[in-house]
Amino acid sequence: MQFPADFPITRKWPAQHPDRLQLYSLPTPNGVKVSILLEETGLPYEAHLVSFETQDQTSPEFLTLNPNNKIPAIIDPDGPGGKPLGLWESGAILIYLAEKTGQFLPPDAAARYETIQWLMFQMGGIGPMFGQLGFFHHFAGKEYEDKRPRDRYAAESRRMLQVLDKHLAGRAWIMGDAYTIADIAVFPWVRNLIGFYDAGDLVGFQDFPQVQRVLASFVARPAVERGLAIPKRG
Ligand SMILES: N[C@@H](CCC(=O)N[C@@H](CS)C(=O)NCC(=O)O)C(=O)O
Repeated sequence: MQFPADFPITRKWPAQHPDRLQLYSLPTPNGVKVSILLEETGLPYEAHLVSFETQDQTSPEFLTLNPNNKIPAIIDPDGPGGKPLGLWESGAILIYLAEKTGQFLPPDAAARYETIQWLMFQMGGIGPMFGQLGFFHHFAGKEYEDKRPRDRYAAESRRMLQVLDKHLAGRAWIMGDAYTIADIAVFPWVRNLIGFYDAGDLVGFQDFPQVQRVLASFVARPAVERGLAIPKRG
């Protein structure tokens, strides 16, 4: 495989800097995980906006990179063995970039697996549950008369916040002193839950002082502030 010749997505989103890592995204909670990590690592990259308003994620060009029609996705022209690598699913991208740069994933084997455990807690739990709560509380589902689906996802979101709050007691970050890809995965979703989704009261966010403290530390990081706005919306 050669970049960009063998990647049809570049016909819709041409690479101005084909030597740099290419990011195809939108600043949503899943999208910003990758832009924040890229900003934290200092790796040179080029960001392309995938607009949902024009359904870019279902365009034939986008589907050649991610058949699952979701952001984020990347192409690293300098992937393993010096060959280009296309990748989607934010958790996989975070692990890949952390390993590539040797940052934000502890080298010690046990700590590495524990970081991945919390990353999977976000991927399989926090993301899907907060996302469903967003649908039933903020998006079209809020018009539904039957509030049982909303309440189910609110209860599950609250339960996961309790797990996180208990774990964070006495720790600066999810992995203690080390800021890792687990934080980069979890906290954009917490921020979104109480910000954009406005579900703070519904989940009783005031009951989670540790989560509040770490969220404040997270959003205060300059790389996080930058990453939250990348790619710039059109
Ligand atoms: N598990 C995926 C989820 C990605 C995802 O749900 N992306 C949303 C934005 S946050 C998306 O692209 N939605 C567009 C669509 O479903 O058409 C990941 O973590 O990368």
